[in-house]
Amino acid sequence: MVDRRTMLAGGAGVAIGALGSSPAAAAAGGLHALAATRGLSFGTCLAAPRRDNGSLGNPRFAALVERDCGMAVPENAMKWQAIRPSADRYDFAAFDAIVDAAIRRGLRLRGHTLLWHYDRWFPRWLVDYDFGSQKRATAERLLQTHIRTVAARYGRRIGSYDVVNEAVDPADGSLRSTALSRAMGGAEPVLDLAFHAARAAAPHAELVYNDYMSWEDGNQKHRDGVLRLLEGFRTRGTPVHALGVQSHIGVFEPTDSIERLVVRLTPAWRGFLDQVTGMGYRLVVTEFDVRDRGLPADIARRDRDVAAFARGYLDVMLSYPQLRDVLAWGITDRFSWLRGFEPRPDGKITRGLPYDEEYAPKPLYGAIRDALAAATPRR
Ligand code: 9MR
Repeated sequence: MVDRRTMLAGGAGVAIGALGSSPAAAAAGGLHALAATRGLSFGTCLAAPRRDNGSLGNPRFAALVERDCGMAVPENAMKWQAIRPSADRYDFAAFDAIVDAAIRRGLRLRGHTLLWHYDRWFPRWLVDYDFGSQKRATAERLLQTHIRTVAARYGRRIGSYDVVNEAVDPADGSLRSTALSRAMGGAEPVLDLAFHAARAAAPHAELVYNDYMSWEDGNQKHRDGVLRLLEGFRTRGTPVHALGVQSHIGVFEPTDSIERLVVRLTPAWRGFLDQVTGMGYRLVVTEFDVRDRGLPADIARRDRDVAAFARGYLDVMLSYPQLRDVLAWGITDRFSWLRGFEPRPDGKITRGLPYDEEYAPKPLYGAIRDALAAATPRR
């Protein structure tokens, strides 16, 4: 294992280099610096600053962000649940702290998310809200005010927003019904309004529809639903610039060859991305990590497979010139959401991020680095 002081002193370049084929790239200063030479950007999500979490308040975590990231996005602090404790109150303290710390370090910021269109993740007060007799007008005002208030507060400091998150039901590709869509007579008016409000309030910003339709088997209906939604946006003139491809990819079943799995999954996934980009959308990888519950407990084997799977995936994504920004959903396994949300059946810690629990780089780091290095430079 690499000891912490060696890593922080920049010695990690040596350790990381040993994991892959191009030590020179790592020595040159981390993933973002390498990405930048290709016109790309690399980043991570962040928690609100504290010494003991995945945030810039934690010196060990901050050192990794400093080395590898040019961008950041709040993992939770910009969600309605965090900044909108009630209909008439906002609480920006946690998100302000992230924004200030990120800007001080010269990181570009994405905003996540102006509307997570899913009752499950609405604050309770919104699910139970009494919209009164003028339901539609009340719901419109509530949503519009929210978006204006957030966008006005952060102005040009946030250059890209996940305006709408996860509006499509993966079970059948339909749009989810929520408290807002029931009040407004359908989901489409809600989503359209969110994007129009975002454009009016943040005309400088990239406006993204973000979802987790993925390349694994079982995602066909979800992908089709997202395509229908994106087509609808174009038909109705809704201002949406990019599809956020969350990229929580994963190996869920035992497999004897990751390479064969990648080859099998690629054509349908390319078909999907071709249609998305064919409609004129850009792409953003917004929440990359690798779920590993189908892989063996053995760490060397698991890390190798995770890296190979990620490399195959990132190569496909990076072959699209419409993609410039790649953000991982964290940097170290120590603070990954997967630990709580998707524990492995064997109880071992998931190993889906570039650094392990002890902040040491893994083969996945090398895979990301090599995929970035192999990308055609963007103009
Ligand atoms: O990682 C996030 C976790 O800490 C939160 O508890 C959860 C609910 O707010 O959201 C997780 O992040 C999700 C993101 O906001 C949207 N895409 C899926 C992410 C992982 O669940």
